[in-house]
Amino acid sequence: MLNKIMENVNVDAIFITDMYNLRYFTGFTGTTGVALATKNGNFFFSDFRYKEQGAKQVEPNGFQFVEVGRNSLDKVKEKIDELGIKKLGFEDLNVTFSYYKKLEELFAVSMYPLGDSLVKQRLVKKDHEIENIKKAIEISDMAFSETLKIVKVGITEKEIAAHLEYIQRKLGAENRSFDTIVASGYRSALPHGVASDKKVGMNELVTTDFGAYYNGYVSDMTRTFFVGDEISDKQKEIYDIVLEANKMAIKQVKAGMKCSDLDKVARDYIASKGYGDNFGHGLGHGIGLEIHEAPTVSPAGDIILEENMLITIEPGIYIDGFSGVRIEDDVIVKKDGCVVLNKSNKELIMIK
Ligand SMILES: [Mn+2]
Repeated sequence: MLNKIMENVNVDAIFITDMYNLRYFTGFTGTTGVALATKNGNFFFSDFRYKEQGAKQVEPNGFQFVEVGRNSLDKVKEKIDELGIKKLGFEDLNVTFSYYKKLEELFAVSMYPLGDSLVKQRLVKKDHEIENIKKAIEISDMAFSETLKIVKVGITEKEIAAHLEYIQRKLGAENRSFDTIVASGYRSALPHGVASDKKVGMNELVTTDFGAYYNGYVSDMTRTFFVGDEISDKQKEIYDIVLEANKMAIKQVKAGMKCSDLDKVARDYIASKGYGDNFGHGLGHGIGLEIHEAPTVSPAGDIILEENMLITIEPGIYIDGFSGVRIEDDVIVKKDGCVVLNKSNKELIMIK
């Protein structure tokens, strides 16, 4: 894969610094390291802390572990000189300006910005990646159904979040895949309402958006449920519209479809019901090692879906000061459709 990129963009080597790309291409799961892929061998550089783990992880992926001291880039520079590298691809979307200046000065080679060409290799998931994501989703599904049991009027959003996260960890997750969102009542109009001290009140919609890491891969799901016994017509109306938008979009997903066209399916439907201005974010995004990765499923999404890409479908309606609804599933793109990986019920759940 890396050789192909070298050929395509005509560079002698690729310098990898992004932690997710390092994990993907070298297998390294630690926090400190850089890699140099060349036409004459691949090298991974890290310090003594990762000597054993690093070597074990990167060698099966074709990288040689190189232990570095305090100035880790000196060893990279040695390799660059030794192999006569003249043109080096680097991750311009990942490095800071000052780090770039440092590399340019030290390496003294022509630096070529790779843009998103490494990330794009991660679009179509491999079998082991799909397995890990499925497991992460299964964990989140189970955490959701367990957590519903403790929800009642008066519980705080933070308590709900704590349950979701605790159960995910108990079921084998390494961590939550992002800050758990629990937004109740008027707060559910905040698309990213991280759990607060607010107590769930009577007759409120509650949106929970959360996920788990499993073997480095994420899940990402959202459900909105109702607490109380008297749902208003408007609460029910927006729930039904969002649910229908979610189902309509899922029906349309298939290989060959442009992401912006998929977004349009849900967006046009929500607009036709008069809530176009209340759906202010994209329909979805890719998931994998990162919680938000390519492709972007939005009006600007120009990537064409391919089999085994993994995306979220998460339409929403948000009405300031009133309430909001979002329903999110993770789906895997197939040749003639898609498979929804979440098993959680998405018909309106009413908790008394
Ligand atoms: Mn999402």
